[in-house]
Amino acid sequence: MSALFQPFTLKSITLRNRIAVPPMCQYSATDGLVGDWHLAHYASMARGGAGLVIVEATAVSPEGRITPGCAGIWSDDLAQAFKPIVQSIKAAGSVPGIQIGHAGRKASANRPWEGDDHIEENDARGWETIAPSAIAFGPGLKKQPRAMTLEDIARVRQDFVDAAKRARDIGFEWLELHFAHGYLAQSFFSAESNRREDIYGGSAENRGRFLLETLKSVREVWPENLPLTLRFGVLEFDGRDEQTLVESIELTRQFKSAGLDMLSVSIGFSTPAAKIPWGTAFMGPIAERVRREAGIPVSSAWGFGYPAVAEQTVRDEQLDVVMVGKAHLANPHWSYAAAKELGVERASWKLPAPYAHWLERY
Ligand code: FNR
Ligand code: 531
Repeated sequence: MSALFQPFTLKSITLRNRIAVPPMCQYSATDGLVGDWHLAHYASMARGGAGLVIVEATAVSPEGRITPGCAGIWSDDLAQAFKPIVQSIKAAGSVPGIQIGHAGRKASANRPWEGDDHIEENDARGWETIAPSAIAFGPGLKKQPRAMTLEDIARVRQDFVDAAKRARDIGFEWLELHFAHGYLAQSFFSAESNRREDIYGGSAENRGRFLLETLKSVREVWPENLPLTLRFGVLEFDGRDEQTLVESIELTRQFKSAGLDMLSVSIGFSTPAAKIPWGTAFMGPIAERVRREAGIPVSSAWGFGYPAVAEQTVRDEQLDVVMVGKAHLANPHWSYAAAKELGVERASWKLPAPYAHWLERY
């Protein structure tokens, strides 16, 4: 029996298999508004058989976007635009998730294929960026952010809560807070980017405060029976990984006590000096350690997009859910193809009838 094609139940939600499409920015929204591109994009991967489809990083405020093309959910109108996407994912038998976030000092940037760097200061498309401290990321993202006041911190936390309520009200069944990849929340936790001298800076507990407070506030409005998850950079590959992992696992235990249902184990991307050991499934052992030491279900990504690798990763109980990103851009039906490759003939799902009728016969 395939481990990858076993269902997975978290709270009242059951995924038909262990395959998730992780959030992947499409940079195709206008003033935060998603449209036809997003509908076709997400529906295709849900039809392809993924158990969970998580909609890309969606900004909790206009200045929380990474680029002008990023999706937003800072208003009811923007939220309504996701409804067809939610419906199409559900109609295909997959579970609709959404990631909400704030880009912090990495905001106000060009789309990757338009430079991937900060928008020039005199360019009207850009905007002021905010962060725990007035420290720029570095090469490629040199714009210096404004250090956040306590009022800014309270406002952004409320923006996360309001975004979670909108996501709930339009039918998303899985919420992931974006606390990774050098964006605002991650930048509070990293001592590289957070030099504050108030209760939000200094000790690991203080640097984790914004993340824990935001999680607790979102937990109060996100339905108890629906998975509340977050993506977190548990290490930086900056030469101090053991220290960072110990702090990250401790914070993850506190997340769990605060009601977190699952952790998506990722990378901090807080410093341009990181030496990422790119390769197949390289995050597997790190995710397994977090799963074991924090006692929480985990997913992870980064090079798992090969059926045999994904199968082994779940069989070895390194991950509960495997995130397959770029491979889904290459083939939205990746899950169906994986079932075929793994010989999972009696998969607990089929492609929708208009496809399956012919594919299963001829
Ligand atoms: C990403 N990634 C990403 N991660 C995240 O947490 N939120 C996001 O919105 C995005 N956006 C995004 C866009 C694009 C085009 C890519 C390629 C990646 C990271 C992604 O979710 C995943 O972690 C990585 O792609 C690694 O997984 P794969 O691609 O090796 O399976
Ligand atoms: C990080 C990434 C780095 C290297 C290869 C693939 C992905 N992602 C982070 C994304 C934006 C695009 C780059 C987000 O978390 C929004």
